[in-house]
Amino acid sequence: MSDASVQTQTLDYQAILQSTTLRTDSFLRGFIASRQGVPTLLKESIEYSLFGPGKRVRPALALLAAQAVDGCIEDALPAAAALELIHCFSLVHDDLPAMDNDDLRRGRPTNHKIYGDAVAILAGDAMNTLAFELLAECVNDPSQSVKLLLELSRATGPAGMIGGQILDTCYPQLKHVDSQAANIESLQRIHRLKTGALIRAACRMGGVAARADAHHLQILDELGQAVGLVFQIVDDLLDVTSSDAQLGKKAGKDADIGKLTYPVLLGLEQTQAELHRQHKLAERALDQLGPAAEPLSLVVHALARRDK
Ligand code: GRG
Repeated sequence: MSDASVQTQTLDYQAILQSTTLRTDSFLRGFIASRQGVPTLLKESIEYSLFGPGKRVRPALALLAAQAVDGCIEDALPAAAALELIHCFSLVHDDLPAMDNDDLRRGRPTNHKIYGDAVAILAGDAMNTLAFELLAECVNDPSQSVKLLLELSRATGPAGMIGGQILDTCYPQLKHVDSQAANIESLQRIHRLKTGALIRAACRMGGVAARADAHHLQILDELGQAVGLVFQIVDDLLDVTSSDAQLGKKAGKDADIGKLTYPVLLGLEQTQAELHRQHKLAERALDQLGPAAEPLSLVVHALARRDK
């Protein structure tokens, strides 16, 4: 591929993400503004994290997945907004002293550093419940609403993201470099749940919102699973190769705390090979979708090459 075509692809990817971000943020701002009776401090803390400079990857995947199966982007906006609420809740709680104890997120002090632990816990709780309120209120067809609520609650809950977080937080034998139990299966199990469940749900929920048939939903499911691992492997690689400023959070932390990651377990070369393998699986799924999947495809390829 020539340099010129790489540059065109990069520009396209950025324009697509800019557009999906604008639409999601405008929907989210309208939804939050319409909530009555929220105490000011809680609202401020929610808005601080919800409207911080995140990449808005999960909303983009949901909106573009809907488009990829010939659906309408507008129909997937509630799903996109609800996914970002859950993602922001997870980041606020993950940064707390009882979990990862981080001071920096998205290039700014973490929520609890500004508002204190109690408010940060409650802001996370509130974003979690707001996501479900949004899907119940903003999806007009009740049967569609229930389908989306099920997808999101399963992906977030004890057999999804929260389940992955407890494996990551409370089972040190699964994830410490020196542990016998540390192996690729246990690492992938944690990541399929902790990071992967929500990314998989983003692809599936886009399909559900677009009323995709079972065959297309299965393709989006396979795509979501591969993209979830691509995303995590790149995250592990960036932790080794990037600076705090580039990531907007503490770099090199995984190694500092002896955490099991793809590079630690497999070495850099094999980690790149695993990234390539998962990227190929994503490509295979994308190839089964029609030309409407081109924007989704550009974003997926850019995620595999991201540098922050
Ligand atoms: C606290 C229940 C609970 C769950 C936390 C997602 C998560 C589970 C923890 C985040 C820890 C982490 C850094 C995981 C690596 C992958 C990941 C989810 C990175 C952050 O997502 P991005 O890069 O963030 O999409 P932005 O800021 O761009 O939205």
